[in-house]
Amino acid sequence: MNADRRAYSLPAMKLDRLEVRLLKLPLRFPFETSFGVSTHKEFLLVSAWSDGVVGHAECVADVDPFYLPETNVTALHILKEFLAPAVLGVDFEHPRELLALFSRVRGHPMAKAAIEMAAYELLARQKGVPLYKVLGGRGGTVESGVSIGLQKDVGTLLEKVDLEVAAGYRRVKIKIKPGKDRKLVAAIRERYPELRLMVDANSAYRIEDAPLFRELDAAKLMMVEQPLAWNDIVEHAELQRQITTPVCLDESIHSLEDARHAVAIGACRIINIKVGRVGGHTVAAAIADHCLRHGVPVWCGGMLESGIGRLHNVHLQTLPGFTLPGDTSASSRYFEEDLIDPPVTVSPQGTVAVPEGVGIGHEIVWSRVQRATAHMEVLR
Ligand code: OSB
Ligand code: MG
Repeated sequence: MNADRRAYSLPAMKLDRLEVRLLKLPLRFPFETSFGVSTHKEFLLVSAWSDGVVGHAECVADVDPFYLPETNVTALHILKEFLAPAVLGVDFEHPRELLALFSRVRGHPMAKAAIEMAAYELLARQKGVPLYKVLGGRGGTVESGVSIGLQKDVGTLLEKVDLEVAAGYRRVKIKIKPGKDRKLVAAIRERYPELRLMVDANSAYRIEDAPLFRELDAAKLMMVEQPLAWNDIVEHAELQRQITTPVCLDESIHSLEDARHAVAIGACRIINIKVGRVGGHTVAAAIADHCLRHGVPVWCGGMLESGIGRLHNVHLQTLPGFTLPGDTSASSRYFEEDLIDPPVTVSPQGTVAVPEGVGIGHEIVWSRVQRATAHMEVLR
């Protein structure tokens, strides 16, 4: 190690304790997609300790494997049996090294990301700076859009759109599925010809449905998100060749390699980066960087996170390349009472202020965490 490196590097990190809590928070409204309905947000909260300092992150796995394969139970298993033993007591200088420590474990990016993200927040707290500084981002504000789930009828959907447009959000995304697609888009377009509008299919269609998407080209959508299978890239490229609306990939991107392959074969013109889906902040930043160099805009997706995960997303979204509004909307769209104080709020201009406090930058209200905790494990 040369003198410069010593002068600028921090004391090595060594995780000496991991706490994993299973939390269950009621959602204010059921959230319906092509793959199911959620009434509660159930997730693992991971706290990583090093020498008395702690960082927190949430795992974006769900109760069921309907979005992607991981669940809370598989994530807890992988964390306990494989990831914690690979990292506890091991010296490392920076959270970017964690993915290599986990490399023997194939897959399970959501479980890996939870520890890696907690380690980034820990690093920010060790340094006494906001999370965005250790991620390489900037302060200021980020632009937020909204994701509106499937509704019982078109009238109810239009009411929701009215509310979100009035609140100032920078773009509206609606969920679609076969039989609930063109009519929804047509109704919104009729009322809002200029709205920045997009649709998310969560893998509900097949390449044979290409004519539907050619029809939707006329609606001038910002993008169509994840129309085809969760593990497909090749048929998305085929679809993208047939339509003018940009395809955006969500479920299909689990790593930097996936993003490189998708960009290389033209499977999408936009990528939704979810830090948990790709294995952590290091990979998320690498994908954003790759896309920036290849002229592919990216945006930060969401997974109905509590304020803890939501703020990780806000900080991540300040990196170069995140040029489109994210799914980083206000806590109050999902939760009566968030786990953080203050909650995430959105300005009338549809922006979220990037916190300047240490780490995620808002206080975690531990009494609320405790009330929501169904199970807790300490790994050391
Ligand atoms: O596909 O982006 C998705 C929520 C859960 C699972 C998948 C998705 C979503 C959302 C909501 O669209 C985004 C949010 O507001 O958190
Ligand atoms: Mg999506």
